[in-house]
Amino acid sequence: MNVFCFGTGKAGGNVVEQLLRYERQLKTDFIVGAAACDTTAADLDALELIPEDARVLFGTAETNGKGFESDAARGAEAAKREHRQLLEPTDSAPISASDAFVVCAGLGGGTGGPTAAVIAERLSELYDQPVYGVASFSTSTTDSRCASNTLRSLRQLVSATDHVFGFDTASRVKDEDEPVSEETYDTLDAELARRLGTLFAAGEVTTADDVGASVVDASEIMNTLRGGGLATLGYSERPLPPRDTSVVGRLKRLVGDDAESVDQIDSQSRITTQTREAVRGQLTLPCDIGTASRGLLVITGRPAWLNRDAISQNQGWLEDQTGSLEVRNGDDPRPDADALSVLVVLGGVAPPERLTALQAVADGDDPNDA
Ligand SMILES: Nc1nc2c(ncn2[C@@H]2O[C@H](COP(=O)(O)OP(=O)(O)OP(=O)(O)O)[C@@H](O)[C@H]2O)c(=O)[nH]1
Ligand SMILES: [Mg+2]
Repeated sequence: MNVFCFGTGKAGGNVVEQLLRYERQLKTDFIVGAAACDTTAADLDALELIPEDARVLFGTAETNGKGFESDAARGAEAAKREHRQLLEPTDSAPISASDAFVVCAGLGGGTGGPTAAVIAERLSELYDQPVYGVASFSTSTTDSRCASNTLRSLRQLVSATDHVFGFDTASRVKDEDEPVSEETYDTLDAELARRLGTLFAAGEVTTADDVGASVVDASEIMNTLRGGGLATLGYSERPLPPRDTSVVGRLKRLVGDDAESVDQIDSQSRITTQTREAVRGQLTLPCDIGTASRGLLVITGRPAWLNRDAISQNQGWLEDQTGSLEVRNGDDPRPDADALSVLVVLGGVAPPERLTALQAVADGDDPNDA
């Protein structure tokens, strides 16, 4: 699935940078264009992969390039006033080649959350492609302004997009009460980018050989995400045994005999173990998966390991676990892969309790006082 990505605010820019990094690492091409919008000049300058002419500094009349320092009301006002400028990076981009827009932000601050909602709204008005949000936030915040910004921005982003991928960073750090370092944010955003990138790259049919009934395509991703709401991503990646590197093995591949012989029991059990691992304890947004309305199971790895029976069985298992009859599955064969990955997308999940509990923090009730 080809995507055009926006990153708003500091966190949003970082998520898009990590997506670009993952795309490079995978040596694939699913990002049609990438842009960043921020009110802090220094954070835009610190970006490395988003092209300079696709970085938009706005709100300069109010902040002089220093950012809104968590004042989301003023951030929203500036984004609405300067919405045309925010979309300028799309002017010269091949938008018709993209299947969807992806707007990424960290919620809780003054710029990213409100700006992501404004951009998403404008994109939906102007283009036919679906608009997906990526929202990183922390449910461990005890700061009432951060909590109320998070909840408000999430509501706005859900209503302005076709779906929002939620990422609760509190579920991914060792000590929730410790401030998160830049390095940790890089690690977390890279983890999120790997999941999103696995999904987008899977929906990217590149060669004629890839076209098969079992391969995921962009429309399956869109169908999984139709109807709107909040989505969570589960993921498990484990190394595969190395390919036969003996002289005979290499010679066979050289003459085009690429078939790898794989133990069927081993390949089945890997898919089953990893599907369960992806869903149990590895969700970007820990939640009650029984509330999901739709799902998608994507298995990535060398073709011989993509055991169709196991994929169908695990699709059935996911249907049982979610109570949804709309779980799709597909594979993404990568002949050079050294790992097997299982990605589970669950759409339309109910907001978890940890998220709704932020309302009390927003209202000024510090949970630590309880
Ligand atoms: N995922 C992620 N989250 C971050 C990062 N940096 C900060 N955050 C968190 O994301 C939320 C928004 O922070 P920022 O992105 O810095 O804020 P902003 O949108 O730039 O808004 P202002 O700076 O207040 O104008 C906060 O709750 C931060 O704790 C990052 O690099 N990655
Ligand atoms: Mg900022």
